[in-house]
Amino acid sequence: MTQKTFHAEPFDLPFEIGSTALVMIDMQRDFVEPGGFGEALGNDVSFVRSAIEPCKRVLDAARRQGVLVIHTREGHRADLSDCPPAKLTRGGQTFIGTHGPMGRILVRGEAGHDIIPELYPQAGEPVIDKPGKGAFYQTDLHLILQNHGIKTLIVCGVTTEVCVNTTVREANDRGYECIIPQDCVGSYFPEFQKYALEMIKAQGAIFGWVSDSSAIVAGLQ
Ligand code: C5J
Repeated sequence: MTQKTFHAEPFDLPFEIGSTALVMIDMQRDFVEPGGFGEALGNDVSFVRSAIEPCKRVLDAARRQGVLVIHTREGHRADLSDCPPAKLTRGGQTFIGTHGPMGRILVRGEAGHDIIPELYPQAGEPVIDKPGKGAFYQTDLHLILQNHGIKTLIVCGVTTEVCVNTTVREANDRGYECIIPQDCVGSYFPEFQKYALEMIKAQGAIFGWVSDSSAIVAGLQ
């Protein structure tokens, strides 16, 4: 396999196409579209919607090069038996499982739980349904990555400081090298976006590398 390089901070990251996967985290209607769970919580979804176009460019480049593409969705069984009480009711307020404009919030099979059309999975791309913030928790993501011989993860999606960060931190503990294109991840809070990315690349890439969509597309050529 030919070694390639992603331009990144704090330093460039060598990788091989065949051992690299793109992990698209929770680009679901509930988080990204107006009228979803994210907006119901009072958030401005324009901050996360800015990641859609850069994500699409990286997704197209990964597909062109035959990179393994994996999508995740945060959500629960219809009976909510996989949703811990501490997640279900926070501060006396319950959102998950209640009826929103796009169906029951964060419930599998509901319209709001689905991935946005712009980044919709193609046939053959694994979709990981996760009950938690991290994509490894109670899922077969690690098994799938190991079976494909994956070492490097390009991690995109929402939200930067929650599900992206939780996934990247655990991926790092599991031995993967993660690179995050900064324009392909989104937060409802600009200051969280900034510091979540700084935390990843601090101390000589303590959790991973930070780059952008142009550098990822160029690196994949
Ligand atoms: C959140 C996520 N923020 N996908 N989920 O609750 O980051």
